Amino acid sequence: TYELNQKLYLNKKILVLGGDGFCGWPTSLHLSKQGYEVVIIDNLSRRNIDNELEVESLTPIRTLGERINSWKEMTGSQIRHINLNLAEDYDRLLQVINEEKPGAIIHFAEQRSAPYSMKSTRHKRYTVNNNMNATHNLLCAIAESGQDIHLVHLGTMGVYGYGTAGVKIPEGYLDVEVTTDQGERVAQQILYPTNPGSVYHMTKSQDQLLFQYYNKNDQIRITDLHQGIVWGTNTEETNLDERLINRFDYDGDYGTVLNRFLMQAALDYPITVHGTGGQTRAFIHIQDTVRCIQLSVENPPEKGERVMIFNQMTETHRVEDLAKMVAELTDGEIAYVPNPRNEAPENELHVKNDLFISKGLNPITLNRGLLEEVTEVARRYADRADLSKIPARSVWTKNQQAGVPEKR
Ligand code: USQ
Repeated sequence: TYELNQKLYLNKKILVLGGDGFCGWPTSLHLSKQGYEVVIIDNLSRRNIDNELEVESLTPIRTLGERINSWKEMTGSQIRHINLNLAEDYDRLLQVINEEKPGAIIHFAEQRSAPYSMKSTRHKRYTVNNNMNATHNLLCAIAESGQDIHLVHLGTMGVYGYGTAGVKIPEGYLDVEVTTDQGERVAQQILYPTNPGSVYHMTKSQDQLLFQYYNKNDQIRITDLHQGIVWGTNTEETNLDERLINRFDYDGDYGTVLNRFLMQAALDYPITVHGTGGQTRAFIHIQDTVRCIQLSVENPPEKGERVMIFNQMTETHRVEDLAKMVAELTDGEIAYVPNPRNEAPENELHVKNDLFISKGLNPITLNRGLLEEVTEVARRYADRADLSKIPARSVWTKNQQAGVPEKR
């Protein structure tokens, strides 16, 4: 096993599926900087969804070709790009794996917005078709290739649901005791029961079963990262040059809560708290995302070991507390808007993240400097913002209202 791990570790070629996206791009740069040979596989679906929604990243992201050329110019390292639709082009995917022979594959290539997944029946079906087929095709291709490839998947904290009844959410597996027919008490570990809050989160819950099955049947080494809400925009590598800048989503579908609040405050737009803001969620800074991915790649599970699950988050916060903190920092104004989502108005959340800490993660937590950095980025590109795109208009059920502040 030691030899196999060494072999995986020595094979420094990595395929980054979804490497043009918000987490994928900074991860690709970070791994390239660490000496990995990175091949991005991406069909540019995220850019096409921007076209569909008629909105753009607040930051002026460059074309993928320009990004890659700039990285080469800045560092001398070559990242390659293969344009391929994982959900639809299985034969080409298998061919790429057979030709490239990567040591690891990082799978970010799923539609990741909960509001987008709830916009209409078409969006629900697209999210399920895209995400489920991408993951399943990938597992089939790894199995068919016969190669010992470590699959690292970006999952979500949202698979657990958020009402944890005082239980500290474990890393993937729950200890249970069941009573046998003979009346004996037997201890077991099961996948933590899922309780997704959107069609998007449901696809990530389904992914877990696909992983469990292919891990058992084909002994694929798999690490599933249950990530919280990412905040921040740039990392050490994307900061090297403006042409490497990362995405900044602020719109009602793709913008995530803390970055939205910081951007809203920077533009003198009311901070849109959904409902009472009693929702508690898990958070992680984008710089820690890329570090966690590297740690996962460098700590593969043993061959035959069950799926390794990490909670990729560093802290939890209530939405209203974040709004108040941002309002204070920026002199901003809070607007309590109708919650367009079907979610518990209040919940507690306690999460274990011991695994990453044990692998050496030194967590970045909310601090004034980093919050101000996001606000500065938002101010710098304020003239690119379309304020009409800020409210969350995708509603979970027909009885709900869009999250539009009064007088807007
Ligand atoms: N919220 C507001 N105001 C806003 C936007 C959001 O109050 O303007 C609230 C939402 O109602 C929700 C919470 O903030 O209660 C989080 O919303 P979000 O859009 O920041 O996060 P979510 O939809 O859960 O999805 C994001 C990513 C997804 C990832 C997930 C991690 O888009 O890809 O899987 O965070 S987690 O939330 O831990 O499941």
